[in-house]
Amino acid sequence: MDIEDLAARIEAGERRALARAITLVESGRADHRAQATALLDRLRGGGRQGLRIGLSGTPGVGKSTFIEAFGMMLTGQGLKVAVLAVDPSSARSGGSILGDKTRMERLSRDRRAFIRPSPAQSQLGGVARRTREAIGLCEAAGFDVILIETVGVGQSETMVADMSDLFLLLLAPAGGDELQGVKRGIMESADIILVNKADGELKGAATRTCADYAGALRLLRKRPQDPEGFPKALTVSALEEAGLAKAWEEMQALVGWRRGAGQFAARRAEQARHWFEAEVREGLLARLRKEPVRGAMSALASRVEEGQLSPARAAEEILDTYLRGYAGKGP
Ligand SMILES: Nc1nc2c(ncn2[C@@H]2O[C@H](COP(=O)(O)OP(=O)(O)O)[C@@H](O)[C@H]2O)c(=O)[nH]1
Ligand SMILES: [Mg+2]
Repeated sequence: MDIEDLAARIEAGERRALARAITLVESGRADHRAQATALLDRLRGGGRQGLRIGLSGTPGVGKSTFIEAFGMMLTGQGLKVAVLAVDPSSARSGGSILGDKTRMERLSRDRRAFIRPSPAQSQLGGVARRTREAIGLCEAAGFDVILIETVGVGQSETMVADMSDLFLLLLAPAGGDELQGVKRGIMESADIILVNKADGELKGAATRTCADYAGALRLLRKRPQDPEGFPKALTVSALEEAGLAKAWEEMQALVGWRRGAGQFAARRAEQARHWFEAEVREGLLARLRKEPVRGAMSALASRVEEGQLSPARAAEEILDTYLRGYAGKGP
């Protein structure tokens, strides 16, 4: 594969080249990984930056409908919009939320849009890297807004929040006064809560739910990355395309403030550091699972079982032998 040619075509905004590059970063093959790394290195210097918007919400809340309507609004303003999906459950269902492309029919045909469904991958670590790298590729291809969609399953929300500039939580109108069991951690990482389906007979319930969440948000600890009034809750109707312009206005206001206050760059820097450390941990674990460490560990484990060696001493032996220089006691 000609990495230079692929890079040039990505920078020219060719969607097929972008799709091909994402396939490359998704691959588990060692030679593909090497090529992906070379490609990402080559594209790093480009300096193009998009706005990364994470979007989470349980199935049925209206994410796909929202992305279609919101995405069409943005492309209508001349912006290029990429949609990436993170769905840890897709490994089980054997593939992608590509089915959702039917709900994003107009957007998927829009020349200014690029939609990439979730790959079938089981490990969250793998999904995290793939998604981060795909974001980088979309930015290199000149996309202005990158929407990263996830279902509210397990750690995936936190993961997406940790790679977004803005994190949106989409909720449905609640029946009574219960706050739909939203995990506290997710509430705390939300920048804007959107109560969807504020239309027809659900409108009143949506308004009440929105007020409940606005109240709950006010009770959270103030964050340095927020100006007065944020995080906030708004109502929208993805179906009727109502409230979307207002929501976009609020997002831009928040991002503008964060840029001015240095919080935007600080957040990205902190995320980069976080992902670096995560990669080191993942890399170490991967090495422990591979030969020769794996065999050495299993041999030592037998001696530990037989009581010939203490667990701590055996661990030290592995670390000293295989991580010499890093453990601080190498030759
Ligand atoms: N009334 C109403 N229904 C909506 C709205 N947005 C989505 N829906 C409906 O909710 C269902 C789930 O929507 P979908 O976008 O697939 O949700 P997702 O699973 O979060 O992607 C569909 O039947 C949509 O038509 C909305 O704003 N108002
Ligand atoms: Mg969907």
